[in-house]
Amino acid sequence: MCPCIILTLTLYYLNSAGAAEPEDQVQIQVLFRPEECNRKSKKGDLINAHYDGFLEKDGSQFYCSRSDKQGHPQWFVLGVGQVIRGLDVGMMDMCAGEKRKVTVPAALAFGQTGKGPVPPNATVVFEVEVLSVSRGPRSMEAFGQMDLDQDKSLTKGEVKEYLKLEYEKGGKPRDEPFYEKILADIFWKSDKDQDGQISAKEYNIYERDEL
Ligand SMILES: [Ca+2]
Ligand SMILES: [Ca+2]
Repeated sequence: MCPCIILTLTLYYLNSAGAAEPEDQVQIQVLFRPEECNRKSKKGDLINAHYDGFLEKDGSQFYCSRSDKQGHPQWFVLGVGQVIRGLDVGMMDMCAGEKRKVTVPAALAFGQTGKGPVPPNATVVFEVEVLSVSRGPRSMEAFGQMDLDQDKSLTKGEVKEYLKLEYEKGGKPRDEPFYEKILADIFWKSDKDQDGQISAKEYNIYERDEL
């Protein structure tokens, strides 16, 4: 057994033996919560948010989503590793309009090496503001809508119909080559056994138990 496997097993053992999970070390302070809340964020949801990052030790700012990337709020899918683990954890159950301060230990942020302006082993603080919470691209709700013949499997035709409707709803109908390109991409990524269909199992990459 190579040393890295032993290390992994040891860490796993320590965790399962009741050592504090790093996830428990994410501190959440709610700064503002709107009275009306139709949907609380959950794993797999598509989130639109601003988040500004600060170093805990001196309060210096290392990231500002309001000025980076032309100040557009960021889109990401929650709970699947598109943002640092600490934000995946700390941004659960948020309403649109809610603001939080989320303090994240290094292990769930930029780790022992740090990144860019974030030094090694740094605890970081994010001020987050969620602008919208919506059904993610991989929700089982969407799967059900796409699966026109309800056989728990998606053909290219079914996915294409859905994409067309979505783009038309958004007021941006696209041409055929556009859809062909997206479809090729989706099937290349999702159709693991290459049988030309995306099964519920292949689709449900976030392993949510809604089926
Ligand atoms: Ca089908
Ligand atoms: Ca397949």
